[in-house]
Amino acid sequence: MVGRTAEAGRLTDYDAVIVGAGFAGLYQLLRLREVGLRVKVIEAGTDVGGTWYWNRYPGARCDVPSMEYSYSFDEDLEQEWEWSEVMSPQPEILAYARHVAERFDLRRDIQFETRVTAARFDDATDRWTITTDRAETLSARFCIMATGCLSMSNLPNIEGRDRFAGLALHTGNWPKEPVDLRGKRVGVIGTGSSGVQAIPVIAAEASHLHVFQRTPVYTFPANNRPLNDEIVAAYKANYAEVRERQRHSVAGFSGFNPKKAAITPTAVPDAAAKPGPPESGDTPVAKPKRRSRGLLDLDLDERRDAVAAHGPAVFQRYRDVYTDPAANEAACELYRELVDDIVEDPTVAEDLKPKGYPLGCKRQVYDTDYYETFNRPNVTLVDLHRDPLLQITETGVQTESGDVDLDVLVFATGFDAMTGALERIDIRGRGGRALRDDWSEGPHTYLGLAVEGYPNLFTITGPGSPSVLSNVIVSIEQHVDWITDCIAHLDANELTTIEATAEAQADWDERVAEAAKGTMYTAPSCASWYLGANIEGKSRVFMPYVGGVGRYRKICDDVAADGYRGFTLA
Ligand code: NA7
Repeated sequence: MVGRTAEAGRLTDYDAVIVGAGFAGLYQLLRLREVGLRVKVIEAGTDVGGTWYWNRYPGARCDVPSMEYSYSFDEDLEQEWEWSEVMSPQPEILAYARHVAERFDLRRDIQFETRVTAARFDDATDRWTITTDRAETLSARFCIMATGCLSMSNLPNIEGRDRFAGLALHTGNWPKEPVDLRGKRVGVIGTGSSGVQAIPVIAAEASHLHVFQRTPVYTFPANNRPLNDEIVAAYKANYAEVRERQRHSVAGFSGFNPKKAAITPTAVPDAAAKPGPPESGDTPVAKPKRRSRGLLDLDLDERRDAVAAHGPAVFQRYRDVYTDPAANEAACELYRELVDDIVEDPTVAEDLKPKGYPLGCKRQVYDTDYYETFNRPNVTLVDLHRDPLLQITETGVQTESGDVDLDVLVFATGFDAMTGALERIDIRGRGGRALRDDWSEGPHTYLGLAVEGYPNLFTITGPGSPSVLSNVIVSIEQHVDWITDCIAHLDANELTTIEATAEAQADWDERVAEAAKGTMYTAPSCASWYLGANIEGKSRVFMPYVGGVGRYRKICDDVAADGYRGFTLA
């Protein structure tokens, strides 16, 4: 039954162990406590917050509007919490996570500064043994991975990487103490979301910044600004409806237009629609209208007018841009014109223009003054295609054209996404089989929630679920609620284990692959972390489920309503 452990009394025995105290782990702890489980959370950091604990780099902020990137489970919390900006900076999101931990008294069940190294299922006892880097072992009936999708930093194997005698930092593992970059010569390797957010802020502080760019990025203006009282009031008055819309939307966004203080009819979620990229930065004030026209239906002047009036985010309004390669290339062409409009030096502008891969292949990046930064006299762009990086030296970075001396070298080189944090743990299922082996050619899951051969193991926002393609807090809450209901169901029916069947898992794998077909995510020229393409030796498999948050929720709910179809309950 819920709350009882096989060997109650031993302090290391729990009903559930949760790995990670980010947004997923915190909410899972709260829910499992509510249904009477004895729970322990193991967290590597010294505090809660997950992504928002580790990613403290200058300029780090959410690219989803905060009024929607927040928990929905508690009405008082959402009414009382105050966000200061449309898209909040990292310290504020971390403060929110800490507030949640205090408010719901969560810390007493979290063990900090401890990393889970292994988790092994015992066929004889139907329990998990979880080992930590403090040489402790914990026993639990359920092992819940709240390890995050972007939590395993990728430090590329560049020749001489560890030789640098200055300060070397990774954006995803930034020190807690402030790093003073004033007067320093700084180099940034990488121009994804993290690099694009950090570069303008570092440039304003450093004496000189060198940006080492391998692939130019498509980035849309974030249009971030302070939140005004009317917008906040409109959201708070309509939160119940906003949250319900988010849950049944394509990407976890409500389509709420606070200026009209009503739910806009144009943004009625359409779970059947093939989604484009996650909608982000331009919300909530100007939400793209339903995509009925194609970009190719417009003549060139009309296209230019649309971009001039609304910026590049306007591409999200056209139904063909994310599905038709010709329309996509037309959009990219207009995008490159915008770079010319902002960047003064024509060579630098040319180097910054993304080419050869489609818009919508990678996760959309949102920026504040990214291109403008390259007009500063203290910023140098190093195009690694023209001037390849040879090695990192004791004093800086050596490219074909010469040495760049640096005091600080920042790796904005991303993450081993979606599977990295899970595979870092030695997870062993039935008969000692290893998850690392089972996933050697890409992850296999049922619904992104469970893995065949690994009973009572749950993966919150795991590969095969919408996770990174959505406003992730919406997806976290959905998974946590589903897992909690599932555990309560097992206990109510005096069942010990739940395990995905091999058939259900194979079908789901196929469905995940099928959903991504024909999108820019899987275009032949696309190499993204969604595909594992950023990690040397990682299998190229498109990992998240593209079918949309609303549709996915319905599938999960139907599975549960159907007696947990596709699972074996014992
Ligand atoms: P990303 O989006 O994976 O970006 C990493 C960047 O680092 C990207 O520009 C890479 O170039 C570059 N990179 C990686 N390895 C190298 C080497 N060896 N040499 C030069 N450049 C390299 O990570 P982010 O942290 O920016 O963002 C990840 C997610 O976090 C983001 O999508 C949001 O969801 C939040 P490449 O494109 O591989 O040529």
